[in-house]
Amino acid sequence: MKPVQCTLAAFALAILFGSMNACKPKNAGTAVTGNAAEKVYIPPGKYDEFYNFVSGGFSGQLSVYGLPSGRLLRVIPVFSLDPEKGWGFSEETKPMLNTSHGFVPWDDLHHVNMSQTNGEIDGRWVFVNGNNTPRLARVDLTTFRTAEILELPNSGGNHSSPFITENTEYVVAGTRFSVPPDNVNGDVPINTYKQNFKGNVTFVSVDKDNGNMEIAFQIETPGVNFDLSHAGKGPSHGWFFFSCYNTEGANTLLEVNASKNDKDFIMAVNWKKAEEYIKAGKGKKVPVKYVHNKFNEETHMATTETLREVTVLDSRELEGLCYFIPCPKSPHGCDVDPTGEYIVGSGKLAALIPVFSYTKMLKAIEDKAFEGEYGKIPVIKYEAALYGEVQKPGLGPLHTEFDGRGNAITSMFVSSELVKWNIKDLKVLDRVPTYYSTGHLMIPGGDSRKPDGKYVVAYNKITKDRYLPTGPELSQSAQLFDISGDKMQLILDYPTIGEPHYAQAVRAEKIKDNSRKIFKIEENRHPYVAKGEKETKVVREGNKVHVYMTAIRSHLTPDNIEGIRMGDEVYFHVTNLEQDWDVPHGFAIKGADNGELLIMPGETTTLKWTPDRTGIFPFYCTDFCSALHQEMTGYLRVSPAGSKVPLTFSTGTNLPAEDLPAGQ
Ligand code: K7E
Ligand code: CUA
Repeated sequence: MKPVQCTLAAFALAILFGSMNACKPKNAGTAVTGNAAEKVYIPPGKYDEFYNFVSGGFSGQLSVYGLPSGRLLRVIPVFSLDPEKGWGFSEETKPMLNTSHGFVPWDDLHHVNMSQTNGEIDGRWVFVNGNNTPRLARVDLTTFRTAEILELPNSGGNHSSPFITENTEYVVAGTRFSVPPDNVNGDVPINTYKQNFKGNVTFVSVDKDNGNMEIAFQIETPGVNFDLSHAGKGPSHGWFFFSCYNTEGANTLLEVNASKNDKDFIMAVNWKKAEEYIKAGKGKKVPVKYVHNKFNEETHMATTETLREVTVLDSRELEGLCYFIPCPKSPHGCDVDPTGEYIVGSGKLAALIPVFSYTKMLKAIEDKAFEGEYGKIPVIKYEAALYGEVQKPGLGPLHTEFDGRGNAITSMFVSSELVKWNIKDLKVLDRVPTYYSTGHLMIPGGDSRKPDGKYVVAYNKITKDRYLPTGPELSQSAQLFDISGDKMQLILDYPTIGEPHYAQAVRAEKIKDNSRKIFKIEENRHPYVAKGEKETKVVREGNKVHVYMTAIRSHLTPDNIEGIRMGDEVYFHVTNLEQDWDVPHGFAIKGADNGELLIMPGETTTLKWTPDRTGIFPFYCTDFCSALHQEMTGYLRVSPAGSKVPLTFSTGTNLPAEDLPAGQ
């Protein structure tokens, strides 16, 4: 078996010349053989076996695919504007994108972690991270909508996130960039990195019943870059493991200066100990400013709360809280096997994969088998925590998932392949080329206590020559492999929305029956709801005009509105009166400088519109909802400022000509 076309020499050259681009496996065109089509074919009308939640990277979105078909089911806007759903355009959703920096309608969404119960994915929520303006979001899997976004103080880039503990006690967020903490003067020379820049990991607690997030505590650490993380499970439940790089403390040309040390670290955090320290009052209350945005499914509205304090534990002062385990060389993925005993560090520049033993780590701590300290945190001797090394796994190991049968599969970015190896004897069992430059990979439940080891999906950064050209940029891609046998078999290849980093999948049964169909109109507590056409009205409050509008197949009420003047701000509060599954109505008006609304059955949603000229402005439903959808329209008249045209509204009636105000 020799699919790897890269040599170590080529790899070294690639690094020397500053490009970590992949080497290409050969025979890309003939990679699929035999009965692949049969294995992914889901007949029309039949459901997929798995929901697959895939990060959208710099699209700020989360996409939902069915597996094994690779069919795209939904795109969920999180840290993004989405005109398809009016997300970030409606007045109700705008607060979701607030931060302490103001309205920030974009972020870089890398990782997906689903809520767990007893170490198994439970299908309730998906958590995702925002990498740029540090945020965490929770997506509710009954509505498939973003329910909550929490900003993270004392952080600069929330990359090693949102990994969770086995009963969703905590979601973590480790800062990618160490920066001066928020409460000190950050106006310092950049080259004082080593003195002034601090690392931080945040533990966010999750309410068992409603999923609400809250910052429980933060741990301040030496100034390294946190990359990825995973919680311990089973016996190691109570610990969290974070990979870190830039232990060099470099602040410029990191590609060289943060790649000098032979080993960086995995930081082991004893979070049960952290809880004890918090209880004992060892946390410091630190003034900060961050926001918390929540969407309420009864008022159909998001609110933003500004918070001003966090509790910080100092890793350097509090004994037994954090330990460093040396890990070669600029580790990226930090993955814990289903038993909770083995911790796999994937060094981007390492030619082997170290596997650490939780038991040995505990023993090393007990025996004080330390090789020294880093920023006052004990560094455990490499050999003392090491279970063993996977030799010659491939080039550029990034991430590892587990099949639940005692094997691990690691993605190799540089040699473009997936490599399967046995956790016990650390022998490579199989390798299969990917097209090309795989970043993350995903086995359903593959980071939980109970993987569903039927498939693995490789998420590829580069698709050169795989798809029809689409200009300078090609879509990234996912590739599905059957891993039920000894050999991994490529069975499907499909493009993704944005750059896929991490993804997770869960059996469809865990989600599909809880999927929400409508919002009950009688439970709608939106302040501008109209629960029937009789409640529709147009109300002027100074220069603000509130239109209480309803939508039902196939008309909007009111559909004739006059008396709007230049200088007015008009708020269309549209309530969808339908109580039927899959009958949204849309709303758009000419010249609106934001987007449309898409209103779910029973929901009220608001579009703000400021007329920029006088005249007649048509508005209409944007979602083809019935045979007479095209008739679901109306007109709004805008008159000059100070006009005497009275405010009137109607549907289905005209004012008699003799009643028209003078001059009409
Ligand atoms: Cu999870 Cu893509 Cu942010 Cu690895 S990172 S590839
Ligand atoms: Cu309502 Cu189209």
